[in-house]
Amino acid sequence: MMKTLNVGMLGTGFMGRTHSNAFNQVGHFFELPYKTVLKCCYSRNPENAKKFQTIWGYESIETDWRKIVERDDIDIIDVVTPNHLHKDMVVAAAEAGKAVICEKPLAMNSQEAAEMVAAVEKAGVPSVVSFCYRRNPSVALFKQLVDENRIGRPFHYRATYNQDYTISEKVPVGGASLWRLDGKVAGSGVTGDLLAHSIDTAEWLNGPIEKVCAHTEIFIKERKNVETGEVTPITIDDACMFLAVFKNGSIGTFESTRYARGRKNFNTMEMNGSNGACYFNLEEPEYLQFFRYGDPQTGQKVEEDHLTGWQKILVTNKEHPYMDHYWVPGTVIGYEHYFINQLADFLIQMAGGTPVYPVPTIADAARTQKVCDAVIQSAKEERWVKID
Ligand code: SOE
Repeated sequence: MMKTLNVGMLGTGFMGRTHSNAFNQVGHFFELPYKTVLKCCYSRNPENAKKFQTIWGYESIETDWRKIVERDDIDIIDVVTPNHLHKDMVVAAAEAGKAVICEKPLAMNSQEAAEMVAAVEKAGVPSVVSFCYRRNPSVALFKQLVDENRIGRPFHYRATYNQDYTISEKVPVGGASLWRLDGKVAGSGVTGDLLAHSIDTAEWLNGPIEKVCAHTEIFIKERKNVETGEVTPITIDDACMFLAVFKNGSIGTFESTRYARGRKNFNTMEMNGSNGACYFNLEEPEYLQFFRYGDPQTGQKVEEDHLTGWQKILVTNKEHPYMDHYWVPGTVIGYEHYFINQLADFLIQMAGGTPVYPVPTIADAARTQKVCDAVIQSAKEERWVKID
């Protein structure tokens, strides 16, 4: 009989919804080594917890997260709370021997991340940090093309992650979703919230970043706090741009802001190399753009001059990563499926099977955290910062 894994969900916000949906859906699309059961959800507010329980089908609720972690009938702890709670929750979960899922950014800073890595490694428990965009089929195809040497020697990497929801001075700080603007809760601004995604994907596609040189900006210096009603200073970075040098010799630019009028979730990445180039834009998630130039084996030019041009690949064929689990060619999947794909890979990996791509562990995310910390330090000290 298939083993059952009981899930304790710590948090009931946006990410609580994406993760709960993934648990409910994953068994419908993937053949899995485990059956997962939504056993218990936590919110410090009992009304929230009850509402969440009813919507997503949890068996029970808790208003003290430590009680879930201590329960013998829980196998996986899924941490989807604001960032300042991640460290204590992950460390406690690992010490209790639970498998751990944690939302990004892993921690408030690298010191916390190191404690989390130590706890998970000491306990020997499996872990995954939710860098969900790796599980978008077009991004996974991007990775496949890099691995097939279709980009060749990389020269340039270019990433943007732009949104526009904090332009108004009237947007407050704090509360269920705007805790992202509160330095004490979020740790950093767009660097941890958005660029952590871009850095994770960049290092996955193009290898380690060696050094960074950054500039950050706070456009609106104070905002009203939703919970206290007080006008409070804003300490997180509203916008951040940085230059990067990769270990493989290529160079990169990264830009992120919540003030790019018109941009909602403009997470893009482009790589230009000797054999070709690849471009992805999350606002058109079912497409990958590819410019084919050199043969992956010989580097010789493959197309006649009058035929060269960008291909816009509709990534819905069953030969494309993850797509054989869904519908028929031409029918697209959405944001929620990245979380389903990620969970499938995690469960398969936990059972010793072969995932489509291995998941980023807490140790991998601690590395991303180091790059984020280096970016913030570089902006503060106005200089290049090397990453170990
Ligand atoms: C912020 O608006 C946010 O929800 C991030 O926290 C997520 O990580 C990002 O993927 C979408 O935008």
